[in-house]
Amino acid sequence: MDYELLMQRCIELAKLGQGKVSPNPMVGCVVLDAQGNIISEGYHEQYGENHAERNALLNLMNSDKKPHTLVVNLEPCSHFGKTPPCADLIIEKGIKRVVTGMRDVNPIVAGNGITKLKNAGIEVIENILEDECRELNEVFIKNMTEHKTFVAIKTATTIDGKIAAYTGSSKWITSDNARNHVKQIRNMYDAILTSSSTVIADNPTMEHKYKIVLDRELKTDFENANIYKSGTIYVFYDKNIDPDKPKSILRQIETKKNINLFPCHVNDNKIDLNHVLNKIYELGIMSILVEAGGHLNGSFLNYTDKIYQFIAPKILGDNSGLSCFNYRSVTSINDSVQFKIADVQHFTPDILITYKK
Ligand code: AOF
Ligand code: ZN
Repeated sequence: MDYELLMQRCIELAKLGQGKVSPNPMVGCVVLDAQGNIISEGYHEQYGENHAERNALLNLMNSDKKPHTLVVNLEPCSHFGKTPPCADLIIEKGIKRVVTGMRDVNPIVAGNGITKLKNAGIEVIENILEDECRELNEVFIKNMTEHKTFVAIKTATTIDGKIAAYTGSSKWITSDNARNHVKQIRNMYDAILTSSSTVIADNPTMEHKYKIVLDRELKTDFENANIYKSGTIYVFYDKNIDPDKPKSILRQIETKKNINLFPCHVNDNKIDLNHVLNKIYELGIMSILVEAGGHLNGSFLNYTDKIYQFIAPKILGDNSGLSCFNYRSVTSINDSVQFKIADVQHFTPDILITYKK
């Protein structure tokens, strides 16, 4: 049986839950009969609701088809969470073989699901397409193992790595085709994060359910800026600014219950990103997409797990324009920050390169 092909299908199914299951992992499941025919499929559709295996097995409730093999991209759970353990249901349904993509990194499960299945006499085949399965749930893995929010940066640049001309002119570097794909990338993250400079310079809307704005001096236009017109917004500001400022803004935005202000530590005139990241993790935001200028991108570099760089085949020229990463000046190439290329895609006439730590 082609377990890799079946696992690929599980990954595809799992992705249907993208943007809806956080902080849970994305999970898809395929069930086969003894002859190897697919008789059911399911996925984890919504946080708090049925796990993938339960959905796939419940589909068979009023059918006389007999499940034999269950393929799933994550070890079936062994605990009572929002739902009873999937391992118990798999045993109860008389499944003979379970094929998995990776062990669950959640310490409550961590191998206990596999043990439960084996103790019930079920054959278990592990780690099919393990790399792909780990990649699918990279956010969940970081959250569970490091208790930290996953950080990605999106930038759109010229060939020479510029995000705008020196005048600030930046609309548009990349094509509609590329910019439409950004919406899909946003959907993969719990929140978007940007800076007051970007809000003031570009007045973006950044359509998303949760948005974070770093506004040290609270100088963005809380009444009129597009970013504040939809979604739930968390604004971080310097806790040492004149306390009348946040008070007057709170009065001004009283009717906009969707804006929340958080005082924050500042080092060297910059918002302490460690403080911000800890706070947003506490708020239950498990992944963010940073969409800002070179300064904030540079400051985030040490916290970044992934970079999406759209590149348009245009050149602004040396000394002209703003760099996508204002980080620091190094004297040796050996001191550069190193990433790996994870993927290259065409959004004609532009390309998207995805880099990983
Ligand atoms: C699976 N299949 O589809 C998912 C799993 O509180 P709960 O009930 O939503 O459980 C969440 C935990 O269950 C999560 O942290 C992870 O360990 C596992 N998720 N497991 O076998 C699924 N979503
Ligand atoms: Zn489960």
